[in-house]
Amino acid sequence: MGLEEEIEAIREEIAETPYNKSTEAHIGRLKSKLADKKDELDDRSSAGGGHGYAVEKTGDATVALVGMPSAGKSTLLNALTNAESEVGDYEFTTLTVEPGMLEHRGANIQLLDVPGLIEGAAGGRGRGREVLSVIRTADLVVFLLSAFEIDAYARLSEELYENKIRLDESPPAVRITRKGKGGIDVTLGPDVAVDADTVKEVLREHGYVNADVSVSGNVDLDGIVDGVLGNRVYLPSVVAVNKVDLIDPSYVETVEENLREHGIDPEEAVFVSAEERKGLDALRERIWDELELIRVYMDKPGRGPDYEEPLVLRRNQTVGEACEKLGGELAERFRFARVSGPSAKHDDQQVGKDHALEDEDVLRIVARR
Ligand SMILES: Nc1nc2c(ncn2[C@@H]2O[C@H](COP(=O)(O)OP(=O)(O)OP(=O)(O)O)[C@@H](O)[C@H]2O)c(=O)[nH]1
Ligand SMILES: [Mg+2]
Repeated sequence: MGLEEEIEAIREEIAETPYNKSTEAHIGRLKSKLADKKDELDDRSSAGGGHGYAVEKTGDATVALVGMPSAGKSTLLNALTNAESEVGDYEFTTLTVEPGMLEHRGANIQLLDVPGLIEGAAGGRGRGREVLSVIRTADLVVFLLSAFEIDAYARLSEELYENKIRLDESPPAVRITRKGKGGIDVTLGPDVAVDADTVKEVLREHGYVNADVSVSGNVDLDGIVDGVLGNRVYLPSVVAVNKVDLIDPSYVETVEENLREHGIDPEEAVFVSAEERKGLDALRERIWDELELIRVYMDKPGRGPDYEEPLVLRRNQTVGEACEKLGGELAERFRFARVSGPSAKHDDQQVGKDHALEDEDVLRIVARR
């Protein structure tokens, strides 16, 4: 039996087995096996000389723009960035990943127009697989849905899920320590929705013989498998609904209903017209918020704070990380820093490298000469 048939057979068995306490461990073993086989298939096809899209990550953060053909990705990329991507009224106008740079609040945010993500891409059809690997390296996924094709969301998010991308969830708290002997010991937190035996089966199937494993938080069986496999990518996502210039006011309710059907709160979605450049400020704001970027104004001796070109960091990054990003020998020569602004208890508070910064802090670094 070939790998594809094996995968299909496991899928069928999972689908046919009713899920209850007595079958849970068995299903856990099957899911673990399925995940391993799928990884094997992925490795095999990427070893086949797929060139991938070598898009170099630049800027302060990277956003993957995902949508069906003709959703308006290129139009949006051109509207938000310096890119000049071809726009066409036929599908698959764009065939490669097109980068553009979005400048917002002094941050350079790389936007990648990811084309051709269609049903079956994760199964290796077309160039979908290479495209999916680009998304895995991003910091945020923006779904661009045509207002007339909200259903695309289900297919797109399914593709991402199949390619080990988890959206809007935090990594499951599964901690595994290998040991020399003694079998598998499981410690479960109170909110874990599976039995210890099931966790053991998942680990055994994945090749563990002796290990201590602890699971905490609100984790289900899929979460356990994800945690044990450990190669899933966890990303936030935003839904943008495009072509709103074409919708009749009476159709708005239908769009909202369609969104709700796919588990998207219409209040959380951003409505835009890429063509007429409407709603773009709101979209920039959402991208900024979801990326959790912060601006730090560097106060250089004799020059005062630089409000024009802030140092852009992620929320909760520290003074030490600011030094790293500034580069040079600043990290080694660091003595202390002074911070004013939201993270400071008072103006010019003296802090060390561990101090966590916040948006619009003013930072002065005092270094050895
Ligand atoms: N009315 C209207 N048309 C739009 C809007 N955005 C894009 N379009 C049109 O939709 C068509 C497809 O736009 P593209 O930007 O090429 O779409 P794409 O998602 O890049 O498509 P592919 O490259 O084929 O994947 C073009 O004819 C655009 O002019 C919009 O907001 N309103
Ligand atoms: Mg395009």
